[in-house]
Amino acid sequence: MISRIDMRGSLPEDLRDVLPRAELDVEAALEKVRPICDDVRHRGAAAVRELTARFDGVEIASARVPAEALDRALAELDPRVRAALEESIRRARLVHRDQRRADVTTQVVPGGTVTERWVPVDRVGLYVPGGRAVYPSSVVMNVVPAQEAGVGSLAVASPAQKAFGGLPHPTILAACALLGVDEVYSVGGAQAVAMFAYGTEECAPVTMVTGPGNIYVAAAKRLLKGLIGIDSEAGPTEIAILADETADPVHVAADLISQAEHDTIAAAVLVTTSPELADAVEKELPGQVSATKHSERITEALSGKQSGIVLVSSIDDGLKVVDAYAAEHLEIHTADAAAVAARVRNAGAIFVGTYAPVSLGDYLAGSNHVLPTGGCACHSSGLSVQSFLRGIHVVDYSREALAGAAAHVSVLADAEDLPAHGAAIRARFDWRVPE
Ligand code: HSO
Ligand code: ZN
Repeated sequence: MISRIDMRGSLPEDLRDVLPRAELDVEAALEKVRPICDDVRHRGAAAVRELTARFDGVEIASARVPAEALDRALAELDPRVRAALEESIRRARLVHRDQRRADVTTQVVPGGTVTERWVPVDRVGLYVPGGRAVYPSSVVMNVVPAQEAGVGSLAVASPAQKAFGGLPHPTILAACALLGVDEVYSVGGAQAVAMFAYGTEECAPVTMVTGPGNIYVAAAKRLLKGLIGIDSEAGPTEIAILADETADPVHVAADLISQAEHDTIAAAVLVTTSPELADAVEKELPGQVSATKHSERITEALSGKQSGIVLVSSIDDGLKVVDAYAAEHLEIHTADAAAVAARVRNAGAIFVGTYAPVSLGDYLAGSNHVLPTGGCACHSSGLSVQSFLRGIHVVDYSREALAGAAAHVSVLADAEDLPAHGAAIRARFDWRVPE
């Protein structure tokens, strides 16, 4: 069911391709989404409605979800789901509130200061997928950091569902209502990203679009990046587990399966120093897989080339492998797991020990579940309050402080053959560089 790679000899020089990732050809999808985005740009709301009819098979009179539909969805939400979502929101708020940054002023010289002022983006469009993946938890994970960052205007778009009379899935609507988001559109795919980026008669343009989506949503975000800010492009879910002989194979198998459940191309990787654990996990997997609902999807994910069990000869080597892989989620199941976790350099999020499985982080740890995939964890972070802030440098120098910098500026400007730069300073001192 899952392949095995034995790296107990010496580790290869380049570890990055040890576990090949599933390929998503976003570039190829770009050509498909370009005309869609152009259409929305030029014809606005009418194009959005026609594209919704074409791709989602639903005629909608307006993309804007009426307030009554949001209220109704919340009133009809299963009270247990409501209580769980409320607790998820509460914990996420605790963590994200603490991420807020204070403005910092540095006195560079007497009379010369630079302040880094953190300013939220004005308006965010959040994309929420429909179809197979109906994730109200992702609404929480996108909305909470934006709100805690102080974003003033927030809109959500999610595909129109035939089964729900052209509205997005009711659980998505209820999550929006719980979070206090009242601007919601029943639009999906590339046309939703284009609606946000260009604006239509119904929807004012946004400055940033976040949220996961299929390959067309990713392509539209890539195409319109620059006009709008985007979060990272979400790829298939990944879990890596670094484990030694102290790990419980039942837990390890359950956690690998839990993320394989997302997608046939999800990646589930176990890196272990213990051949006994590897055997035990391999033995454990089939029983757990066949007992669960989405066993077909999971079997395909676990047997794909992107999943596997890697044997290493030491935790040090294991750390090299998981660092090279830079997983979206990394669990540590070793003796002194916290100490091992502290040595990890590349991961979207780290889950320490037996009682911090990824499923906890997906819903209720308080951490964010929008995390870098595809190895991007070596240069990017998950979604946070910071994702929605811009740090603006505010430069404030007195006459004396500028005088103290004038000579150096002039010299550097001349060295770059940009004498007007130096002149702009000298103009303030009767064209003479102050002594
Ligand atoms: N593990 C997913 C997030 C998610 N899980 C949503 C359940 N619902 C990607 O990090
Ligand atoms: Zn998940």
